[in-house]
Amino acid sequence: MKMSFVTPNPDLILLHAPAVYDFRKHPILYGPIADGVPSTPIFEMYPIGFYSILEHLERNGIKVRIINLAARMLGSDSFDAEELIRRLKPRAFGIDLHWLPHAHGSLEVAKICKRYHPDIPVIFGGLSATYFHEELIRYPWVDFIIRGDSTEEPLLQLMKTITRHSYSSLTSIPNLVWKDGDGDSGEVRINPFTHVPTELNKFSNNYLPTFKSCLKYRDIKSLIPFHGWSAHEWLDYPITTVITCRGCVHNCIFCGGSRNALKMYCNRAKPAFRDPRMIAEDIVKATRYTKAPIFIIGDLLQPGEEYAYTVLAGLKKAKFKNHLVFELFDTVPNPEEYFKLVAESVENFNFEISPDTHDESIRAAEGKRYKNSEIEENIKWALDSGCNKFDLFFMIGLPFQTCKSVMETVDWCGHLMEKFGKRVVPFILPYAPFLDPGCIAYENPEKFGYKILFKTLEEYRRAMLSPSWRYTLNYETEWMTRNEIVDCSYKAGLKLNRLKAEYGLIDRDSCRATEKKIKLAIDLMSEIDKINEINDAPTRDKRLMQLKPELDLLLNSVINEKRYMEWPAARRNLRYFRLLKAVIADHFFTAVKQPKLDFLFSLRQNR
Ligand code: B12
Repeated sequence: MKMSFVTPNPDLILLHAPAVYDFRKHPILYGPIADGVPSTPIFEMYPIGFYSILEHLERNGIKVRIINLAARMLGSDSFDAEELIRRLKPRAFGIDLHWLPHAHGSLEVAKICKRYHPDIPVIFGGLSATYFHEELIRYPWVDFIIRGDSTEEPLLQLMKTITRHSYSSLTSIPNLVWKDGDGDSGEVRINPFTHVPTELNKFSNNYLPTFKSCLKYRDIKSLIPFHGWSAHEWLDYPITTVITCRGCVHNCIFCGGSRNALKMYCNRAKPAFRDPRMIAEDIVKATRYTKAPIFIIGDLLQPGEEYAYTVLAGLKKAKFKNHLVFELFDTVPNPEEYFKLVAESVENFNFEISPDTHDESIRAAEGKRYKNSEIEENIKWALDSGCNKFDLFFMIGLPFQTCKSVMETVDWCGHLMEKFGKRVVPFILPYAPFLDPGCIAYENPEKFGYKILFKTLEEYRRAMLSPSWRYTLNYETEWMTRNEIVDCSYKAGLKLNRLKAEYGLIDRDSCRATEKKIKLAIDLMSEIDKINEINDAPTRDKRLMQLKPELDLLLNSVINEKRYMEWPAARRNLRYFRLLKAVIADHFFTAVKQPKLDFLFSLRQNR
């Protein structure tokens, strides 16, 4: 027997918008801007921080629901985001403007929230919202912004203020940006930026509260973090992340999350690390609920060898088969010892590093000082120790980098594949669509040979609607124009694709399919350029719209098929029973009513 129950009204609904709203209607060639991440160029992945926000607020009595509008829109042409928003009745909406490519989508979603619910506050947060807070708060559909890379506590305070209608306390909420007075005419108030936690032990890597929330609102589809095409696809490969830190010790000039960048616009004087013993516990806990790979975000060696060794010692005690993915931000000083220790501590492991270029002087100019010989040494020791897959990421759009240099980088990728075999997987991608605001090169463009083409949030919002990524790119360098960056990306993609087939990393069919896609992208690009010259707007729009079906063929990837980014794992990875058991146990602790259990089991049967 199934009992019906009313879905509770959450206090806060966190909405993740697609990069462009509504991408299903706009004819845009996004290009390979998302070829290096699991999501599409709609950037349907919501910030991982949604999980810690949810956990912290729920723990303190504020009910939170996450709705990934972007993934839902990707999943179904008939999904009506506007209608869903119209039906929602939270105390507040939270929208992330974390990644700048969401400049268009997040503001459109805010506008829709206000259209149907003029009295429900709209709260923004995320790195881009922080960087552009002064401009963002002036949009009529934005009521609040919480600045910073750690907003859990100020957001809790704001939600308490909203639920209690005690608006006089707004002035005391740290990091808050708000409007004092009615609507758009209110005076902008910027509270001191004082909440920057220096330790992360309070914020766990615990996904149970989020699962609990999705069961409570009977909505697993809205929680899908990426891949979006169908809920089932993600449930088969529910890769989990474990975050080790906020901030970074390194200073790569192009990174908006670097030490100097976060110091400048997030007031973070130094990175905060989670206790290494807790990291090991977080990982072991995750292995109870999923057999999928676990991606450890942040190089364990960042705070020093002792930190890394403590995590590994903690992992060694537990036995699990999940693949762990370790990042390297630098080459390892004692590779033999480190990789051996990793191998002794976990059964299945993978590594990834971003050397960006084969040219050591370019690498040094962007802030990375390690040598090619050291990279090769690291690869050798990792593979000798049993590493399953070693990914290397290379980038186009660096200081001093010409297209000739990019093609030499591709040659070096060939050399690595030839020398080390199929377990070494190189990727080459343009730095796109935007050089991160706040990064060293963005703030000092002349010094590093960059020219920044857009500066205001409004310019970025519009840039996202450009018909092709050639016009969306926000920079060019002294060594490559936007056109050259675009053309070189396709050229490098074609060459690396062939080399991967030659060395047996991909089969001939995949190679042909990718080559076809790249060539289609090149053709569409030049067609768009011609159409763009038409002065009559309606004719131009009509011609672009005719290309939409072909443009959509390139939405999933262009120069690099996503499945080659996946880490080895068996399908059907979620340990449903254990997950449900844990959620149920948790429910009993928090006095939950019986009908929910029916729903939990019906969810399992529906699989
Ligand atoms: C891990 C990581 C990823 C992972 C996971 C992303 C994820 N789902 O969060 C992967 C590899 C998938 C990724 C992808 C991308 N990333 Co990334 N990523 C990072 C990295 C290294 C760490 C992020 C992290 O650990 N966060 C910690 C968690 C706990 O916090 P959080 O998610 O930021 O959320 C907190 C706050 O931001 C804020 N917040 C966020 N949203 C909201 C919403 C509201 C309402 C409120 C109040 C607060 C709030 O509160 C949260 C809790 O405190 C940062 C660099 C850095 N040092 O920060 C880059 C970084 C964030 N990424 C960046 C970029 C550009 C991207 C991509 C666009 C790259 C690309 N072209 O493919 C994609 C976007 C993918 C998508 N959305 O689909 C830039 C962002 C620059 C910018 N201003 O746009 C950064 C800064 C640096 C970089 N270049 O990599 N990324």
